[in-house]
Amino acid sequence: MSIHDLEISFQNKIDSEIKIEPKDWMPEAYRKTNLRQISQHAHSEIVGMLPEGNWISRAPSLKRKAILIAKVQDEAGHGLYLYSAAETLGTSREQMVADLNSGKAKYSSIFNYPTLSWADMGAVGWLVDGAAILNQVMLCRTSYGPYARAMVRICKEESFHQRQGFETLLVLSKGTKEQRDMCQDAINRWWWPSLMMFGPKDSESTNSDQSMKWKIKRKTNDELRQQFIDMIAEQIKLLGMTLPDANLKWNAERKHYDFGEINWEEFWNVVKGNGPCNKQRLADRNKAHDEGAWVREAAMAYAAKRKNKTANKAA
Ligand code: FAQ
Repeated sequence: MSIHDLEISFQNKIDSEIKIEPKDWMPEAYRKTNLRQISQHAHSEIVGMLPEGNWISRAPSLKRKAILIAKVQDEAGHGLYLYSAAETLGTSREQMVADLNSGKAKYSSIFNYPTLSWADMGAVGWLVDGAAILNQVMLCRTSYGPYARAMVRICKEESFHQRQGFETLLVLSKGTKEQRDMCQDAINRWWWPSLMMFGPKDSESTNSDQSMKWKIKRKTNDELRQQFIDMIAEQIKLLGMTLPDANLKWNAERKHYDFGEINWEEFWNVVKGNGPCNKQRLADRNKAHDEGAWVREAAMAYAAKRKNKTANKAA
């Protein structure tokens, strides 16, 4: 078959909702963009542990500490499923980690903001996991099999994360004035960066058109962002708090909430490495990687020992 015929049969498969598997023929650009997106997603889960890890030792009760540890541990697991999915596209985990640690690889802009108070743990769960899950529910139907299957598992855990975030804020919203102020302050700081998580406007999104044709993405950045705003604008009423957007208003004609202009200059600044915590996040990841070297070496030595033992038994 010529490349042209292969491309036609590949697109037919996608259009018929047949998943693409690692050993199937795929256009090089499909492989590359999946690898790009899945590895960025994996890095986001790993770096995403840092802002929350910051609060494990300061959680207000043993119960909250246990919940937070479990959540951060879940994010590590998500990163590992995603690195495994990315490896099926012909790269190694070592390479991906090296690209993250050197600053070459991207990860979600959201994790470059600081977590200043306990209420941030609620806001991260409710808004950040809330945004992540909308995007990830769509990705359960992505066309690349290993990515779609990883997403099904991740979404189950992520929906729990969002609910625990909302519950944390609900408790604060019913507390003292100081607790209510803390809750509102966290919402004010996390709202706009959460909207940026969905990526640039569709008109500026370089990858969307092709990714939609290949059904890697099933909804555009703007569609998902609007869905998120409509959902949160309703949920916030239960908290008795407000969203920091004077232009947020229900539009009966569009049947959606209108909202104010996102600060895209801030977004691109953060993506380029100049956000409030970019340097700290990379330094922390590099430190963790270096300090974990002995664990990796020990695991490799143990695996080699076991392999030797099995080979000796078989001989
Ligand atoms: N941050 O053409 P598009 C989580 C880049 S997981 C940084 O629209 P695309 C769980 C983009 O890479 C959160 N960079 O790109 C958790 C591209 O650059 P490139 C992560 C961004 O890929 C919760 C350029 O801009 N989720 O939160 C961002 O079609 C709590 C042009 O953009 C995922 O990764 C950004 N926000 O659409 C963990 C989901 N947005 O690569 C811990 C999977 C865009 O050409 C605690 N990813 N860029 O150099 C996706 O769905 C897509 O990749 C999008 C971007 C929608 C993020």
